[in-house]
Amino acid sequence: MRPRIRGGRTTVLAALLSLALAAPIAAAQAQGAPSPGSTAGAARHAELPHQYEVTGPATRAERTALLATGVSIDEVHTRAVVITATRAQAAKVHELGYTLRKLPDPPGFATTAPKAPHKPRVKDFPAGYANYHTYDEATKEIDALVAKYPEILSKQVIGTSHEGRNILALKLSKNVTKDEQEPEVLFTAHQHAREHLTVEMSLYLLGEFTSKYGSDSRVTKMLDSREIWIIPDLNPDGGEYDIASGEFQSWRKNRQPNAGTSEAGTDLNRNWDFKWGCCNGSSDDPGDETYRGPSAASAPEVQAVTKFVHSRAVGGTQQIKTAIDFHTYSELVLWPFGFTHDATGEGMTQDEHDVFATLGKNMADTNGYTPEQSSDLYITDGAIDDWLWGDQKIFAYTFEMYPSAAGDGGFYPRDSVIPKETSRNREAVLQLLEIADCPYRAIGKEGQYCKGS
Ligand code: 0X9
Ligand code: CA
Ligand code: ZN
Repeated sequence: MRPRIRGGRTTVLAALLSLALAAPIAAAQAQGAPSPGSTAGAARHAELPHQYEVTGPATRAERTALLATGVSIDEVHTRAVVITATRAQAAKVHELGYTLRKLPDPPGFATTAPKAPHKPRVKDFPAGYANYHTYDEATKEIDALVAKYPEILSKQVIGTSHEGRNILALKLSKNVTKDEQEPEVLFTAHQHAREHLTVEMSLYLLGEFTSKYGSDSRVTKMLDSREIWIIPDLNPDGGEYDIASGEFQSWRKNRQPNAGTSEAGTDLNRNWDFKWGCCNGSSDDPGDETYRGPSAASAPEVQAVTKFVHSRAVGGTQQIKTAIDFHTYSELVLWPFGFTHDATGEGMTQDEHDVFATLGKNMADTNGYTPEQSSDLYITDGAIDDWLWGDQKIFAYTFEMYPSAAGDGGFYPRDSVIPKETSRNREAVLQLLEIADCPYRAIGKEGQYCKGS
């Protein structure tokens, strides 16, 4: 299934673009942009990536092949995609025979990379984004909640980012200080720096589960019978870097340096230790948006969460049963595997696939997102949901939140959408919590798979 495609719009665009839009890319190069493959350090380093609509790619194979230019794919349409690319990467995409149109930058978007990245700077969101939480603001809000609700909310530091920021895991449950025999559910967010709305999603869940405990019967029942883990910010360094100049940088990766190059960062969602780098679903070039890192789980942020998830296996049984990793954008509910187009096969039985698809569609019915296997978009290897399922047998989803398209703000929607677009996932989250004791109930096979539960 394709995400709701505005076929008409794409078709009209295709016609317009082929007439008018091949030129700007060539012109940009003539004006001194690095040529494809050039690593002319300073120029490329100082350059920020931008979004482009690319007309032409129409199959998942064409989209996966497009990723070899080093770009990220941010939206998928019937015969077009939206990418984030440097000018050099855009030129490579153009060389593949596709037509590009540069999209307008969001209001708070920077025109150049920060000149002195280590100087103290604004460290806050631009105007129109003030209700987004910086790392410090989120930490303060979390600490205040822990102080107010010590019976049901606890905080632990599960590791530190490359730059030394704490990676937090919040536990929500009745008798929160005890490790009870209860199904556990994991919510993670903000692997990708520019996807700030996902931190707000975590904060929304923390606020909702604490403030509604004892008054909302479904929330109360879930805290009484589950252990809910929220890792609100997997990539604090990248998130802070993205906003530190007071203007958005369109940054995706973490901020770990890479040997032998000035290009920083690993794409955390290509760094997980399951089929890492297996299948052309990530890049080995540190300058690329989807750089997978030098080895599996090389990023300290991925190591912290890996260790934490492993620690939830008690007596050899993983306690975490279901999970959602929040991203933006495109309004999708995605399930594994991403490394292969096969729906079933090694590591995925028909029943397991049916659970994923049924639950995924049920959740998508509640929030209006489009449900599909993640590889229907393009191949990804080393993504967290593949690892959570492939390595830990956790029914793990990726949600791509609001908006559905770049025109509604892309990675940078205004803060006025936060309440609506976070609460939009309340019902899906509750459903995933409620079924965590036996996900196979979704396909009517509770008796077969969950005896004694
Ligand atoms: O490419 C990604 O990591 C995700 N898209 S994003 O725009 N947030 O970067 C999609 C991942 C899809 N693949 C899996 N979930 N495995
Ligand atoms: Ca408990
Ligand atoms: Zn993402």
